[in-house]
Amino acid sequence: MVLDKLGGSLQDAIKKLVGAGRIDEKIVDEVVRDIQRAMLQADVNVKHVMTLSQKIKQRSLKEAPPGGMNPREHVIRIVYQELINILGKSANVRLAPQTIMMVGLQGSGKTTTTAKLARYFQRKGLKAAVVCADTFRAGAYDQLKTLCDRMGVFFYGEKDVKDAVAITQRGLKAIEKYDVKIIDTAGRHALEKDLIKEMEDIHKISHPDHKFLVLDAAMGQLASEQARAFNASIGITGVVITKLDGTAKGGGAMSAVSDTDSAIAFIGVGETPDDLERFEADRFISRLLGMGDIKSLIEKAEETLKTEDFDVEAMLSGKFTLKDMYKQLEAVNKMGPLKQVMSMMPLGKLGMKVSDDMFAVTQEKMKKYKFIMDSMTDKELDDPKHINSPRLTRIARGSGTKYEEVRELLKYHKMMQKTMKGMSGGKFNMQKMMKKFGM
Ligand SMILES: Nc1nc2c(ncn2[C@@H]2O[C@H](COP(=O)(O)OP(=O)(O)OP(=O)(O)O)[C@@H](O)[C@H]2O)c(=O)[nH]1
Ligand SMILES: [Mg+2]
Repeated sequence: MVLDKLGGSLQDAIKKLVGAGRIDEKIVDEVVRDIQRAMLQADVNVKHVMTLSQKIKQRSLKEAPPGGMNPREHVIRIVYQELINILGKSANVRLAPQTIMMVGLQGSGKTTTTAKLARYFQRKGLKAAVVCADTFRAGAYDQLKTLCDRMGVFFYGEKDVKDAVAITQRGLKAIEKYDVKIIDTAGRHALEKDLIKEMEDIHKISHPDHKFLVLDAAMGQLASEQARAFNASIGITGVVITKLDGTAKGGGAMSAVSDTDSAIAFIGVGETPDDLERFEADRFISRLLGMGDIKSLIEKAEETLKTEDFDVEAMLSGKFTLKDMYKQLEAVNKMGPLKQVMSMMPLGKLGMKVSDDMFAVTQEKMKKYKFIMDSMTDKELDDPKHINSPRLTRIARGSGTKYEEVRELLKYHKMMQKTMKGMSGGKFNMQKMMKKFGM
């Protein structure tokens, strides 16, 4: 089904990103191509796929990652955000007393979804009841009654009456005391004038809070046209896409809905009353991407490195002490390799070329640097100029490191200091720049 297949392909694309040595144009291109293929196979509209590809490419290569996020996470987040954009917002469904009217083409899944919805609200502690306003199809009454009886949901119907509008009127009165009232209507063809008229009449007398259009996922991109037609007639407040369990092409219907004013409220993923899921674009996409917690992962990354961790003032003044560096190393230890942290800073935008050496500090080395700095006095940390050879020996012994390693740290600090000075001496307002980039 669409969720498994599309999800699998998207996950493979994301894995490529996670596993890539570095995030550059080449890997972004490759991943975008994979995503394109996956979306087209799921029947998503070509126009949407092209927009998605362009957006991902542009944003990945142009936008600087927000503070705390490494380039990899940054690109994953862009993919995630742009996928959500394609599916649009999810429709708002309150857990409160309300009247819901179900409409849709013949066989789209209205009656099944009516029962599923009653079950859904019942589970949330609301009393639900349904009215059968389908007098068109012979089996409609029995079908809904059977489903309701099985779930202990109150059912109102009039078996041999033909006037669906009158039934609805009496039915709503009969279920007045229930919290959630759901009206199942007859399936129609967009062209059947009298059925359209009946739908509009039921709509007029029932004042529904919600009008759910039920769409069969197999409809694919034609869904967009239907949504527009129903919307023009009674105004749709949400869409239910059914039978997503039965097709690998459901992406067509899902993305087509975002072309209209409506949004997806629920998805149907099977024939039993429990096979209904509330649709939330962000959760849906995280699940497709195989990262149930992608959101929290990203949030964590966003929080890990806050502005406090960097002494921006010190950097700006060009006075970049070992203490400042220590603070940074601490932040970096929480985060990941220094290169990633540094690459988040707008060095590139400042027109600075940063040599690769500068980042050639491994996690292990950073730990060592921390030990070394722990063995220094405050004065030494403030102004490492004072560290002469005997002091170096003392620090090495105190931290259980080698003399050369202490020297290396001092050299590294000098290099960083020089870089910082270079930045603050520039024409740019570093602080403004960092703010702009969310640091
Ligand atoms: N696999 C699967 N089948 C579904 C789903 N929703 C509905 N169906 C099946 O689709 C068929 C039609 O469903 P109905 O609920 O009768 O559709 P309807 O829109 O009420 O049909 P009419 O009243 O004739 O217009 C039934 O066999 C349902 O079991 C779903 O999410 N998944
Ligand atoms: Mg029906």
